[in-house]
Amino acid sequence: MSRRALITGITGQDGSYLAEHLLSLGYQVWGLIRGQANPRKSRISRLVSDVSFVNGDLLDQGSLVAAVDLVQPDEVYNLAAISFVPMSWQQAELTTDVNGMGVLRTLEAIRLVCGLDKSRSSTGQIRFYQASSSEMFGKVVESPQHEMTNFHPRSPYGVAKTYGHFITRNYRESFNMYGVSGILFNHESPRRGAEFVTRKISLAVAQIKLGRQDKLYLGNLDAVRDWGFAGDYVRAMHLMLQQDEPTDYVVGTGRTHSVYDAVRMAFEYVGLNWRDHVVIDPGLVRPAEVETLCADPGKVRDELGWEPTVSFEQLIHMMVESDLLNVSRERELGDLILASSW
Ligand code: NDP
Ligand code: GDR
Repeated sequence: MSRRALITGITGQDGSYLAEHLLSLGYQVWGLIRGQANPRKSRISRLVSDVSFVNGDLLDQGSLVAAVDLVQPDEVYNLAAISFVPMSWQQAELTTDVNGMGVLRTLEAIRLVCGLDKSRSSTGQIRFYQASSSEMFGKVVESPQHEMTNFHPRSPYGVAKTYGHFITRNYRESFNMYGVSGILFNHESPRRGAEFVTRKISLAVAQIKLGRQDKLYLGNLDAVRDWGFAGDYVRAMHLMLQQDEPTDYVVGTGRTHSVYDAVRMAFEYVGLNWRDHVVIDPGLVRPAEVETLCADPGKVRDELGWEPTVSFEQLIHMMVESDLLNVSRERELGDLILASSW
């Protein structure tokens, strides 16, 4: 019998890569989707014949219980979230509800379904992955950051993710649940939402190169991140649920670049000078910035054998290439340009 996985957030960047990865491993994949006309189903259009869908929302406990009961998964990957950090200041309560309480509701759904099903001897039989974030480190006290580094989140997003992280650990300790958190550093791809800085840059560079736009407005160019390729990071998520003992892992490359580096590489790739096009907009600087993040991926490398396969430069080039194609074919552009005005 093939294993069954339920993915929340399947319409997102990571959800689509994870679904493809699990399908390639022979899993039966189910995706939780919300709403009746999901605008982002296009991202997973290539998967619709292979993935089953179930309706549900992280804000609705009953829908999560029903989804877990219907799917009877071996593994649940909770990727659903309001994931754009600036949005979390504008909609702090909603972000807290989805990204914090939503984790609790998903854990409760697993606990309830396991409790109801007498054939399951313990809650440990449904394995749970929580999408924790390097944003929990926030204002960092040590660098690089590892599994024992203290958290100091700097946004409502980071605070809510920190709750999700600790409640997952608490359910592991309280109910003997197999629940783990992957503390993932920034990971990008051609499927990245257009609000996020790498995609905002790759899309603008493509637009500028093809004569559809002239300026790119950005905030803090000095921000430093540990950026990797999303396709690599979903492999780590799956590996974390295959271990004998549940434990949390930091996932990143251990290498850092600034937003400025990303800008320079992207413009150089198409033979343009970024200085002719980039404008600093103070309105895009965050109320409390996370200046620099860098992962110590020692544990995930040593225990899971995980390594990133795509360098930062390859990642930026891959994204620019993809957006050159998108722009030249005018694919998805309405939504993307709207999102990239953030
Ligand atoms: P995306 O923003 O691309 O995807 C978010 C997903 O969450 C979408 O499928 C969205 O569905 C879904 N969602 C939002 N609100 C709800 C809700 N109330 N109920 C059910 N589903 C909902 O995020 P990524 O794929 O980039 O990230 C995946 C997860 O990993 C997120 O939790 C993010 O916070 C976390 N993370 C991401 C990192 C990164 O660098 N990408 C790094 C560290 C953590 P819909 O299409 O309906 O809007
Ligand atoms: P981040 O990603 O907030 O780290 O969260 P984002 O790409 O939005 O920002 C990275 C850094 O770039 C700076 N920046 C800008 N960012 C955006 N979006 N737009 C701009 O114009 C701009 N100019 C400069 C930001 O200030 C920031 O320092 C991502 C998300 O995927 C989260 O869900 C995830 O948890 C973390 O990564 C790890």
